[in-house]
Amino acid sequence: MDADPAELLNVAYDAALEAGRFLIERRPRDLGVARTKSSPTDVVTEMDTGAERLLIEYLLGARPGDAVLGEEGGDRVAADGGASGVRWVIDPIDGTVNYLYDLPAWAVSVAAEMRGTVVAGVVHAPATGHTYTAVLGGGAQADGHPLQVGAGAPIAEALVATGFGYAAGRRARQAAVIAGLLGQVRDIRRVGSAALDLCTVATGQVDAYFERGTNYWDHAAGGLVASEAGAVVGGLRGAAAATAMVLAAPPGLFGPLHDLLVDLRADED
Ligand code: LIP
Repeated sequence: MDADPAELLNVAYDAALEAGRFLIERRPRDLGVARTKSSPTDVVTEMDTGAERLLIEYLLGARPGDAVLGEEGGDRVAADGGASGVRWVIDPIDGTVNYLYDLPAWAVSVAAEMRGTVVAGVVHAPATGHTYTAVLGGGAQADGHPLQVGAGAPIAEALVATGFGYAAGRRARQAAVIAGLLGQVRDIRRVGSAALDLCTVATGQVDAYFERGTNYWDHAAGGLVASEAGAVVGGLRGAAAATAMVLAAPPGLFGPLHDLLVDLRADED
């Protein structure tokens, strides 16, 4: 029998908060870069790997038959190969550079997939004390309060969140897209965490978010929060949200921003 998404949410919530306590209480004052990944600026700290280990131990301790996909390579297929049909998709620190610089915009992101579909998600921001949750078909909440996006601002009045890749060449291309966008919207915000960007679409603190180059674990939970709050979440030209593009906006703004991003070839390097 399939797991109850509400039960998965409870497990994800408890795991994320435990990881959050670890990341706040155990952060070394002299935190440095432990290693880099795709580029010299794509950093991993000892806390990323420590928090991922904690999350995996918690999640598989609670549900031994599940599988896990983790950003820091801590992938663990459960002892029986994930026979439960549940896979946890985790980013122990989304916004790692912000965490490294002791800036507050970072989050623990935990999503539960059931047979390939995200059915529950938690984005926990320990530095600000906010936690965003969602269950597929069950709505989205911020700190337990229901979230519902509006119709959407006119594009010329839209505050648009975005992010940039770790490769210098991609960042240069993304700057060219911003150059074409900035004069047609209210302004942009670059916070540094896709998970939090998606949650601020859900809360209405930004009008839209788009980014090329994120990983599945960056947007799996936050994308559910945004969509359960009534935002449209997808890619360009009918694609699903993916590394090529994640775009999230209320229904009235998604189309105009989508079309502008297509015109700017925002999903091309
Ligand atoms: C981050 C994303 C963010 C992006 C950053 C980085 P990480 O993920 O959440 O949207 O702009 O460049 O990729 O690497 O901190 O988990």
